[in-house]
Amino acid sequence: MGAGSDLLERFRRGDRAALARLITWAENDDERFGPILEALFEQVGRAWRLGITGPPGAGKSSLVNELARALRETSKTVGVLAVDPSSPFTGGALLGDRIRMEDRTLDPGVFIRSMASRDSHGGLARASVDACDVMDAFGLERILIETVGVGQAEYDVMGAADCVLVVLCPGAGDGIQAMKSGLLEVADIVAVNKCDLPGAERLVADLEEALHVRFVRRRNWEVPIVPCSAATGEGIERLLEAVVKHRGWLESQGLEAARRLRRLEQVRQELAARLTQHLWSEAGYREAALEALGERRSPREVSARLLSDILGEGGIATRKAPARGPLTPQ
Ligand SMILES: Nc1nc2c(ncn2[C@@H]2O[C@H](COP(=O)(O)OP(=O)(O)OP(=O)(O)O)[C@@H](O)[C@H]2O)c(=O)[nH]1
Ligand SMILES: [Mg+2]
Repeated sequence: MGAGSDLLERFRRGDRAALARLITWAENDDERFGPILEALFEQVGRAWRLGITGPPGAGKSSLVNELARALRETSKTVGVLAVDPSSPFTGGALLGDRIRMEDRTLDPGVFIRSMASRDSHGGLARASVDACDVMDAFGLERILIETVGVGQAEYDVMGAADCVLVVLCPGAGDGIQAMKSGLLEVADIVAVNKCDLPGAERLVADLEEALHVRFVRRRNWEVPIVPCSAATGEGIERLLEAVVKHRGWLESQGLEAARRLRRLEQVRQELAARLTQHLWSEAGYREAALEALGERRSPREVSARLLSDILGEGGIATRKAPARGPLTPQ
C-alpha cells in the first residue's frame, strides 16, 4: 500500500488534498480506504457532529453557512459535508450550495465537501459516516452534515450525527406535515428558518402544539424550537446555544454509550449489506432465487427456502462462529 501510506503521511501533516482524496476513496468504496481508516481510527471521536436536514429550500445550506461563520468566530475548525442522494453527479443543486458557501471556502479553518452516490442508498450512508470519520481524524472540531430530509437514505445519513437539527420554514408546509413525514421524530432541535418572512410565528405555534401532542418529551430531552433567519442572522446564536445545550445533555446521558449504539447500528447495516452482496453475487443465491421463482413460488417461500439453506447443515449457523467470537483469531 505504497500510495496509501504516502497519502496517510500527507493526511497526518494536515494536507487538505489528502483529506479530499480519502473522502473520494470512501465515496467510491475503494479497497484502499479500509486500511487507512483503520490506521486513523484512534484519532476519531473528538469532533462534534451536527446533522442538518429538512425539506428542499428550507435554508439548510444558508444556515450551515451561518453556523460555520459563528463557529469560526469561536476559533473552531469546521468540516461541512453536503450529502445529496438524488444527484448522482455534481449537478445544479450542489453547485448552488458551493456558490452560497463561497465566503467560507477561502478560510483554511473550513473544509467543504459535497457528496453524492451512484451506489445504493445504504452505500451513501456508509460513505457519509466514513467521510465524517476522516474529517474528525483530520482534526476538524465541528462537522456539519447537510442532507435533504425526504427519505430513508437521508435519515440513515443523519445516523452519523450527535445532534440532528431539522430546518423548516414558513410556506414549506406546516408542523403537522413535518410530523407526518417523520421529520420531527429525528429532530433534537427544530429551527424555524426565514423568521423574517410572514408565517413564521404561526409555524412555531403549530410546531409547539405538534411536538407537545406527540412527542412531549423524548427521553428527558425537550426538543427546542428556535426561530431564526439565515438572511438576517437573527437567532443564529440561540441556535448554537441550543446545540451546546444538547451536547451537555448528551454528555450527561453518556456520550460514549450513545455513540457506541450508533456504531452498533452501522455494523449491523454494513454486515447486512455485505452479506447480501456476497450471497447474491458470489454464492449464487440470485440464480437460485430466480429459478425458484420460475416454479411459481411466492417470494416469501423462496426467501424461506434460501434462508434455511444458508442457515442449515453446513451453513452459517452450524459454524458456531458467534460462540467463539467472530473477532478471535482462529
Ligand atoms: N427570506 C429568507 N430567505 C432565506 C433564508 N434562508 C435562506 N433563504 C433563501 O431560501 C432559498 C433556499 O436556501 P438554501 O440555503 O439553498 O436552502 P436548502 O435547504 O439548502 O435547499 P436545498 O439544499 O436545495 O434543499 C435561497 O434562495 C435562500 O437565499 C432566510 O432566513 N430568509
Ligand atoms: Mg442546500
